[in-house]
Amino acid sequence: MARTWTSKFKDHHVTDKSLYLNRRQLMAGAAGLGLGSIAGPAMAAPEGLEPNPLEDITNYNNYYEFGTGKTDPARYADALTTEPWTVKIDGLVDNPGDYQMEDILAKAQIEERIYRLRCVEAWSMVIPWNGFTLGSLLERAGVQSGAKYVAFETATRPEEMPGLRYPVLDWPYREGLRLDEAMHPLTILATGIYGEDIPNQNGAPLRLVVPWKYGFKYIKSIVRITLQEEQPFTSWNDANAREYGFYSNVNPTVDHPRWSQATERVIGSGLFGSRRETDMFNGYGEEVADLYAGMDLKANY
Ligand SMILES: Nc1nc2c(c(=O)[nH]1)N[C@H]1C(S)=C(S)[C@@H](COP(=O)(O)O)O[C@H]1N2
Ligand SMILES: [Mo]
Repeated sequence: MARTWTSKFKDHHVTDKSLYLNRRQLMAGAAGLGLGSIAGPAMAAPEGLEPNPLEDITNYNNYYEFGTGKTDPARYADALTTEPWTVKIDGLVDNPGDYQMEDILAKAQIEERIYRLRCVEAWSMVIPWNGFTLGSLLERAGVQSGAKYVAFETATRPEEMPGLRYPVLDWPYREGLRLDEAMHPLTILATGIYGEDIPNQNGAPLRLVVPWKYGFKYIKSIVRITLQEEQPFTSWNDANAREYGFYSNVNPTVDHPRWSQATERVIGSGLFGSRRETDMFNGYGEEVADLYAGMDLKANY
């Protein structure tokens, strides 16, 4: 089965380690539908993206609920209980309620998306995600006409998350998108990496991926999604509004107050790393620039 899927999409930058979906992803995403219903991977990804090894992706993380060090999540996130998992969808939706993770997966069309992740700290890596469009879940929930934004919340489990003891951020970690950003086909909820269940340090069992925005928008281990009329509270904007805006679109021409955003350190490229020039909208401008037509991107950072 896996081979059928692989050969079918051979031309779409599918890498060796992602030749198959693991059992849970497969049962959940493809059971009863046939593998042909798994949509094509790497949609709209810039050509030639070479994914980082799983080792980089799972040992250099930001997940402050487990500590602020880059290796803290790998060390401590195993303690997070991800089964069972419930996502509350509420606010301006026709079908509010507690959505069970198995049910979300059972109805999801799992795809592979190989995207570059650009952190606001000026480093990047390339990650082969498995996931489904956020838009498809929001359609299930039935977005009402008054909704203009989507708010997200991470789990808060003091007994499992040692980092919650420190008031680095106003927990729970919260993020948000404009509704059109949320419905954009590049925006996904990731449930896997390299065809396996997403590791806890990367935001199991469900985390947001918005490839044209800085990594802090990619909220992990989501327990609540709220459709609302007002722009949502977002944790990093609350912690330091001058440094972290609501939009957070990757933009090499708008520097962080404390460092340049013109270039980025490529993770995993040797002891001292190599740098690359940062692309406007992280390379996804062709797909997303029109979302911001006429907007001052320096004022709306
Ligand atoms: N809940 C939560 N989500 C989070 C963070 C966090 O600290 N807590 N860090 C963000 C930041 S700053 C980045 S760069 C990405 C990193 O994702 P990765 O560890 O999977 O590479 O996750 C984002 N999502
Ligand atoms: Mo980040």
